[in-house]
Amino acid sequence: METHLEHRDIVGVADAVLLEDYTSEKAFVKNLKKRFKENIIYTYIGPVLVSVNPYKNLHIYGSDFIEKYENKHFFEVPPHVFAVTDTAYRSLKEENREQCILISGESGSGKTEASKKVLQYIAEITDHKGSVETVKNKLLESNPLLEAFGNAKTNRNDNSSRFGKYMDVQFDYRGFPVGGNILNYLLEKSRVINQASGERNFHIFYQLLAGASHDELEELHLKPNLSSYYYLTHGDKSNVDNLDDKKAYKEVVHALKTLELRDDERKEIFSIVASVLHLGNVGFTEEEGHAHLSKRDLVKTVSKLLGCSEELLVKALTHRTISANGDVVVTPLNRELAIYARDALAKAVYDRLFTWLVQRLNKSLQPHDARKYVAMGILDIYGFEIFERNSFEQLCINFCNEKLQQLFIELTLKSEQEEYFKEGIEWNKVEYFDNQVICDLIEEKHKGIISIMDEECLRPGDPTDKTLLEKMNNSFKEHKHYINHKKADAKLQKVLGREEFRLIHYAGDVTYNIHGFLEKNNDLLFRDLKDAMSKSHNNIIQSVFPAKEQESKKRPETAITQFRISLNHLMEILIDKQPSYIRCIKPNEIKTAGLFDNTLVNHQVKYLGLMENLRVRRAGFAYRRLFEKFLQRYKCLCKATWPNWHGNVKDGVQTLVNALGYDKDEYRLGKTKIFMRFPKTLFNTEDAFQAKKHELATKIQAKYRGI
Ligand code: AD9
Ligand code: MG
Repeated sequence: METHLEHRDIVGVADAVLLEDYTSEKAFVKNLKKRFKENIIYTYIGPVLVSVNPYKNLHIYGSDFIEKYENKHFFEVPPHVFAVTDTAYRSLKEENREQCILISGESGSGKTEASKKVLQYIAEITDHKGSVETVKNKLLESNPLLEAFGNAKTNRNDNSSRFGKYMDVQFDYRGFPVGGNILNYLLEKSRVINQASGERNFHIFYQLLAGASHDELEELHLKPNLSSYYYLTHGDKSNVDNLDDKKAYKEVVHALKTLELRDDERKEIFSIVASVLHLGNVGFTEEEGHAHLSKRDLVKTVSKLLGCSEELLVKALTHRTISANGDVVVTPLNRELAIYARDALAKAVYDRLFTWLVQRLNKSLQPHDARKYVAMGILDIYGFEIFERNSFEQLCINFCNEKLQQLFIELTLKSEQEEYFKEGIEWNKVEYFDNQVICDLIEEKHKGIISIMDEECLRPGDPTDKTLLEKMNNSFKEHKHYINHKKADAKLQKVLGREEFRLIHYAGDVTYNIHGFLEKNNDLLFRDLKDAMSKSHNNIIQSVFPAKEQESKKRPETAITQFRISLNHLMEILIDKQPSYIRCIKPNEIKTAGLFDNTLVNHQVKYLGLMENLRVRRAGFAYRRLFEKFLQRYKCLCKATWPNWHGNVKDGVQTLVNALGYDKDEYRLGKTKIFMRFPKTLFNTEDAFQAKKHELATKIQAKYRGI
């Protein structure tokens, strides 16, 4: 614990609960900044780790640091992702309790890097032999593999994860990793067909073109120049300075081997990746309202790569079959719809390939025997997003964060309550903002935004984004957390357009633009295309477009409903686990070391709900420590306990605090720990201790010098 108290003037306090003014966001951010300037990127709020991205390599993850943190008590060492991991790991091993490490923060704040450090630490402190080593290699190498397919350069992060990821590492009774399982959430598949200026498509496209041999490329009918491919020419055409696509390709191929994918599987994967690039180049002309393929031989290439019938594909790209009341009608598509169909196919193929890959990795990561194992989950998921323009994707992401916040509150309060109960200390109910009301607004059955959206998607007639918004506006007329143009006050009306709605999230207000909501939620892939895919010879394509789906009359779930179901499933997984939290913060927008932008950090502190977090933690006692530890450190401050206390340790602490003159209301003695309400008392004690230490040292020196 000592490291948390020393040098607090230079490097701030290691635990924000020790801040004098714990309600002040300014003081909180100032403390982070102070530490950041000293290259100390980690700070606690009680057990929660706050991490500020340093944007430079700090030498704090080497084997010396692994050693420093291994088997240490949380409070004996400075805050670190290793300390959090070690604590979780020990609880898993010693108490057999399932763990989860929840990492959140905005894009570029360091979530993925943190998740890798967690895995690195686990890998280094566990057995290095035989099957355990194989499993660990697989776990570690699943990262570059999924990043190749699921990450991309964005304007915020050169290696931005475009999917949410939850990974369970499974441990046997010895505490050795024996397997793993990955769940993926909501890949941003629109990126396949379009990228914003300055951004790229998913890494794998560039890696394949840069890294594959001449022969490999020939087999895939690819040329190594990016500008040949329409899907790669929207955003950033160049390679990214600090990304070596060629090298990354080698790593991907290596990782595929490590994860025991066969050569034929690898070939099928890259065929699909190549097919997407070719598909983007398929163009259409229009005659009398009917689309015609302008480059027929390209479709031949695509069908070859996807292993599907050329004839079926041609037809499906230019026609649509609709069955209504038992009649089957085939209608030609116009050019606009044909392009829509082509893009939908490219997105679906890529998205399903990604999910297939995750499932394939899971097969390879499955533990060999079915014995009972204990899991540690790592959640690396998109943080709260507030952009200039927010759309369907932001609603999904922010909904996810509402759910996680709910879980956080529930679990934090629960564990605080548990500790107080265990220690026999009276628990006063903590007042906090319960975001249930917003979760309900979004997901309540028959009433919430999701229900209304789905209803509107399925409504016969001509539903549009506009009619959807009207319905929502009507339904939430009275809702405190839903604002629209009409409801807004005069000032807000100036900025809140008629095609927008605003939600008052726990982390802040977000204005969503309704444009594209219905289409994105419908996520329509014409059934002719599905049909063509389900008859493919490419095993992957065939398995991800099952004929079953074709036959089933039932409409597939909408995008947001699928997401809601998978989120609720995730919540069920998490609720039974002991959580650890890592909250990541991005210090500046320009990916630069040493720069701390106060305003930017302030925003994130808000969106991450850190002040609320701190308040909950401080609602009871700011500081708590085992009797032994407390007595050991401060016993020199009281004659009766110095140099040694011979009685019961709790009595020793009582004697000590009496001598120190603590106010009755200021502290509580539990069964094993002392709880202190205000940091000031602790700091006074610590200062007295430092003075005493100095005095004693001077005395000893004097004695030696014979003065
Ligand atoms: V996103 O939501 O997936 O777009 P993340 O995952 O939060 O985002 P990421 O971990 O990818 O961000 O970090 C972004 C970049 O910051 C990394 O590529 C590193 O260059 C840099 N970074 C992050 N954490 C650290 C760190 N602990 N030490 C050094 C770091 N650099
Ligand atoms: Mg990431």
